[in-house]
Amino acid sequence: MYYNELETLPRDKLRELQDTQLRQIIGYVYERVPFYQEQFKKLGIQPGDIRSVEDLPGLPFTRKQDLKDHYPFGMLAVPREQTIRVHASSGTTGRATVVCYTRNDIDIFSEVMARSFIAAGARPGMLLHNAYGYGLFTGGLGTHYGAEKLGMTVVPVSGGMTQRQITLILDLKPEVICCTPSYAQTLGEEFKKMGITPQDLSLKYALLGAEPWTETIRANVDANLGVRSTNLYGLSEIIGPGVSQECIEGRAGSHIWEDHFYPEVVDANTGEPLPDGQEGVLIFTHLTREAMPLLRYWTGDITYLTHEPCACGRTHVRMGSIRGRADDMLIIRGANLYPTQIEEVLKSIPEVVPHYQVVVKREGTLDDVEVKVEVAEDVFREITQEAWSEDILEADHQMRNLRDSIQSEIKGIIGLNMKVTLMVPGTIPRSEGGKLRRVVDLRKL
Ligand code: DLL
Repeated sequence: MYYNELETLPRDKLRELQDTQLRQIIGYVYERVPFYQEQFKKLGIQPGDIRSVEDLPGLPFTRKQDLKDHYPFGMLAVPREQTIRVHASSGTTGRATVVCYTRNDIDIFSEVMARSFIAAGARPGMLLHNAYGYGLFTGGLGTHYGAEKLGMTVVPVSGGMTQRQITLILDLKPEVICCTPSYAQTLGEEFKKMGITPQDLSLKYALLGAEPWTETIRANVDANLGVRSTNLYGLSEIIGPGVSQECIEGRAGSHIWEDHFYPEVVDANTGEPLPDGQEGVLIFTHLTREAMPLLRYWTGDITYLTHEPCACGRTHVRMGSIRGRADDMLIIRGANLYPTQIEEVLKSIPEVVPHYQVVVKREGTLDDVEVKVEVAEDVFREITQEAWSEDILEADHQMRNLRDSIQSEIKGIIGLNMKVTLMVPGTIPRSEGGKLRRVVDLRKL
């Protein structure tokens, strides 16, 4: 089932549509946004020079800094009075990036989210437990409007207050949940602690996003909540959640709603476009937005595109899962490292669970990485029981062995020496509803 027939439009027709929309939006921003008009003039190009999406690489990127320089309303293409909502990106430092929506933009937002719900398995009439944060963050309201448009019953619980969430899930019996993947883990663990099995739960589908996650987390959430979880991706500057969504049939990459958001992947250093399958920075050009259309917006997210046909029949291009943000990439003693690479290694070790934290320090001139990871509960119980039965040396020996084997596994696969610290189950910080930071870079303090 699809929400809109455009989702299965043959690719040549989709391209025609994109080209037409692009020509319109280029003229629109040239007329209305001084920032773009100046850029075009500086480059000596006329709006008419951009005829097709193939001409896009001739234009410069728009970066977050450009939005900051025009804070708060300097990038608007309409008078502020014509916008009906403001959201802001979840920047942890400095001023947030403010984004605005006209009524038509909110309709688009709701439509792409309604498509996303259908793709994830949701249907009109189902009950949605919406644990994305409501407020300036786009997660809560964005998914809310989409679910209402589709005709779902929305429980706007927002993030936090886990015990209340648990009660609501048990009492109201939602089929669908949406929240960050780390919060889905928190909820799953809570149910487990209470002895509630997935069979006791009504949940079937979960739309997880707003932070990077992996197949290990997917397996963990699916097992504990009894759902089939799919990836929901987006960012405030482009619209919020609903830029792309994984289909339940394939669960192998997220379909970008490219009749609204035209994607490219470019080399992080040279900015040159990359072919399908090659990882680089994801770029978006708005094709239909009214309030704040952006051309070639540099998301900073690292992924790849694939035009391979999909089992679900949608023709829209898929993006891989986000490996990390270009700015989250750690440079450790000169080598590039994404936290998800560490997670990949940890997932192959059954004695530990996917709760980890990476702490980076600088000792003198050398970067030091410490990986804190929780030991699986049964393994921990076994070893501590040995310690209690006075075989402390044996317990200690087992812990050291486990630590050393993880250290050498990391060294073998990633090629960097990292200190591994084994943690007692439940001691690594959990998500309380919002985005979880797994990396603590003390070099930046
Ligand atoms: O996080 C919008 C959103 C809300 C997406 C709910 C999905 C679900 P921002 O706060 O502006 O918007 O943060 C955007 O979060 O550039 C990515 O780095 C990251 N991100 C979002 N979705 C995913 C995902 C929302 N599915 C930034 N996987 C983006 C990995 C994601 N990273």
